[in-house]
Amino acid sequence: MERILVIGAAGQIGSELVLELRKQYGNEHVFASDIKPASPDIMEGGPFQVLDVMDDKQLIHFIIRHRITQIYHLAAVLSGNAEKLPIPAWHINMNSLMNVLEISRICEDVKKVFWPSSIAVFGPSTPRQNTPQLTTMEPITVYGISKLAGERWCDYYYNKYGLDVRSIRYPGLISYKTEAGGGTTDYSVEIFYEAIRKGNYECFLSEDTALPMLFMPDAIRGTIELMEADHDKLSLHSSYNLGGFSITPRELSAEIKKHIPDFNVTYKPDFRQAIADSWPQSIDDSIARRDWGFKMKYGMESMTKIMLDEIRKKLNTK
Ligand code: VAH
Repeated sequence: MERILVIGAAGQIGSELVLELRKQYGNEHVFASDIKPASPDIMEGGPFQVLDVMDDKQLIHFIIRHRITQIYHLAAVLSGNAEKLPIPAWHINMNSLMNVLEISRICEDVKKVFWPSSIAVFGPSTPRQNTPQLTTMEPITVYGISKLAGERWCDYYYNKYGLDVRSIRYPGLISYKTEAGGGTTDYSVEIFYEAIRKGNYECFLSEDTALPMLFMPDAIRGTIELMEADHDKLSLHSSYNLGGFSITPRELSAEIKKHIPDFNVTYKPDFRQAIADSWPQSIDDSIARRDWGFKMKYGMESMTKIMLDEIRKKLNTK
């Protein structure tokens, strides 16, 4: 019987992953946690616990008491916010991971750990088109440095202690359940809310900034598929490239305009432009497809239609 702990259940990934895991494993077997309350459907749909992943004593007590068998550690400070508070962001991103890895090593019931990396581990010296799984990695952001260091620690705990850690280098994730949270790819979420709320959007990246993106349903399905994959088929315990589709703000706004003809976008690049310019424009995820059969189902067109429909429902607008 699996007993799964999701740390960061109020975040962009966690708020959707908890619901999908509960569908598959049963509400009572998926413990949602965060440092603040999560959405009502998560709080009311199964066990929720306010937990500070930086407090290792509180964390190990919870994991032992509930005999947790899998941990998804999703809590992190994203790229944009991390640049505003570099040292606190480094401490949160790294110490939280070290707490989870060390506790998982000690607690024998914990069989698997998932931790999200990011395409932010790549930097300006990395080939930007179809970025390979193994290549030059010189990230220039606190977030990217913490994710690269985290990948190395995951691989260390696998090789030294046999801890079954699994990880994905997510591209930008597009979702409607939660609004943007301090990332560089967040324009791809904000633009939908603003198109519906105001009919116009000021984009903080330039119009031709190509970035790899993935619709959240594909990311959630791929994550669970990785955690359920046959261990012997996995060649990596650092982190898997995952690509999705590569789009620019210009292309995304043109797609939205097909549904909202009067929608208007202006471009006013801010500090996040330099972050985006250091990241890949497209990703080679052939190893993920080979090792655990990842298959993307949603492209820009189908994602756009669903995003607009769901956000209109959420905001009760036409
Ligand atoms: C960010 N959404 O923008 C995250 C992501 C690839 C970017 O890791 O910081």
